[in-house]
Amino acid sequence: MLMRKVPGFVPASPWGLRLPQKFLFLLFLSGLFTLCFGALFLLPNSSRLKRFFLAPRTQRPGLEAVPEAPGHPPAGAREPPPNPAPAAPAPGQEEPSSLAGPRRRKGWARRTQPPRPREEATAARSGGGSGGRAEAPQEGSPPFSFDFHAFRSRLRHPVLGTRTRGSEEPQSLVQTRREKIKEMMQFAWQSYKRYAMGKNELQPLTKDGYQGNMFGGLGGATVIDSLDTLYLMELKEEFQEAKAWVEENFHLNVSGEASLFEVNIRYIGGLLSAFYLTGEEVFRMKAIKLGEKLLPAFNTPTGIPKGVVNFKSGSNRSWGWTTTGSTSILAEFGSLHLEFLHLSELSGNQVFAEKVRHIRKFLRKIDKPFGLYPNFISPVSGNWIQHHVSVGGLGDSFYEYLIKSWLMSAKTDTEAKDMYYEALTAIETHLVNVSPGGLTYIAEWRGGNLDHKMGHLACFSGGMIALGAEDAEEDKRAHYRELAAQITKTCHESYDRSDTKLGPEAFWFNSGKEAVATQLSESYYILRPEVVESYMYLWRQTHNPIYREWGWEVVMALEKYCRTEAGFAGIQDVYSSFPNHDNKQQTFFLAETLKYLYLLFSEDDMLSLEDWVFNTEAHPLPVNHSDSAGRVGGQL
Ligand code: DMJ
Repeated sequence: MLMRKVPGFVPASPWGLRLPQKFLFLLFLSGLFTLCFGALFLLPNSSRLKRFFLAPRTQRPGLEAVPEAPGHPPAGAREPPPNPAPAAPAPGQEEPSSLAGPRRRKGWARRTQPPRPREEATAARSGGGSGGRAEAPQEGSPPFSFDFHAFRSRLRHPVLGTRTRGSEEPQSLVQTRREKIKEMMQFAWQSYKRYAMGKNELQPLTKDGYQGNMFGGLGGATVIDSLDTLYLMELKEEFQEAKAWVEENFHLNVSGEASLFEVNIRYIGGLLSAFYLTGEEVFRMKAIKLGEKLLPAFNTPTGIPKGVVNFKSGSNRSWGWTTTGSTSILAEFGSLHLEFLHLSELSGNQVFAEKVRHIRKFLRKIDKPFGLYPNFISPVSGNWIQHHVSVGGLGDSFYEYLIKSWLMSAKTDTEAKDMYYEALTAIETHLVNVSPGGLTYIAEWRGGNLDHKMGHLACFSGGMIALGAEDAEEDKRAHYRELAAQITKTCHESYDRSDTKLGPEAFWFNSGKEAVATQLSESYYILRPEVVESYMYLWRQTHNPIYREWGWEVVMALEKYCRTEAGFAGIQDVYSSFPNHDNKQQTFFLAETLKYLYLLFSEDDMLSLEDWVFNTEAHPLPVNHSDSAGRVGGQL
């Protein structure tokens, strides 16, 4: 029956109650409910009823309560993060105080959100729906965040070391030299800023900028490569200029073709380091987004990435100049591991770590001629192409990343360690030679024949072998230290035997010549860092003053031959006392050469090797101290 509404008529409920009575009844019911719920809090902790209704807060995903490792000093016992202070939490990020809530297990990398779902990583891997790119966090979903304060509290040394600042004492020679290197950095930066800000490199002769085509349309390679060096040298104003440029002008919506390797080591490495040094969210977010743009490079039948990725179409290709035009290069696909593990650590997205772990497994499994790793492989068939082996260009940083993966994992990545020492044994057996003049060098191997030459790039190996010496089998440690020292001495000879006291791009041990270039096309020096990089490691290992002396020789030579009115430039012939300049201030001069020189004249606890490993562009990435207590979700 249809009941019509009559004005002023209050209908009775089906139970025969009128409205005021119904209201009183509801009031009574709600009071009763509140009373019962409140009583739950008075129950003993073990009560099932209580556990059912009041789930403990520590059971939120990603915030499990874990005991603090015994013997690990409390966070507060360490120095606070240096200036600039850590960034305020980004929107959606928890306050540091709330992160410190539940007691945590030893380790710096604690998540405040669970990792992104596996399906998302898989979607990114298969390229489904996103051209191979990992999906950005879903709109409205809470962004993943990283516990920067916990990370900083786990460092064993202050980032900038413990040296007294602002001391009244007269400056020592070492301090004066360090200040000189700082001045060179300031000059290099200011010249870049003045003539080329936002472009990838400064052209000091023409006083303008150069964009190039290596970075897929990204700009500011010099800015990104300089961030951590400026920070380290406490060039605060310059650091702020660089940071402001990243915030306001570093756009990722570019659509060109990029080198996977170069974008990774310079941009991602630079951004990751800047984040770990400062805690500024902008660096973390941009590193992750850029990392996602690189993922299509891995869409190959073997999972070995190709060298070039198209940011617009998400397609990939090999460098045209490689054999058959479809070859991947060992040093390129083998120098992603450090950065990609950190991308997973900082994003919660496993896809990055999965990509590089797959490469590692692949290389571990396949046959290696005499235990050596050739420089070229087909990303389609997985077969080596040509048997050219080199610790210099095309091979170099693959070996570097093996030993550094071991160190960055706080010595838990035994696969990397084993592969490194096995490779080093093969290199020593087949490539290391001593010249008639007593110089130790690493030759290049072409299908069984040796080229008795060393590239400037191969000179990083003195530092690498020194770095790895301490974890070798006990009876080999002294030998590796000596090998490192001998190779570094040879590289110094290549500098010392030139008119400029700067080293050539390649030098030979042939026909009575030793440690010198044999043709003009190999006689140039483009501000490369590898020799001073080895001086820095050897200095830290031995404290032999010779390495600082040799480092200072390089500073003097740079000042004399490479400094121009508007920045530093490479030279075309190291054997000429009046060399022509090459009109390029390379980004790695600011990222690496000046940083390693500065560290050479600093205390050992500045960016201590206990806390940091340097990527192949000298960007410091932290060691995962949490791993020493067992993996608890850390990627590294
Ligand atoms: C840098 O970009 C890196 O060190 C890379 O591994 C090799 N070459 C340059 C510097 O020479």
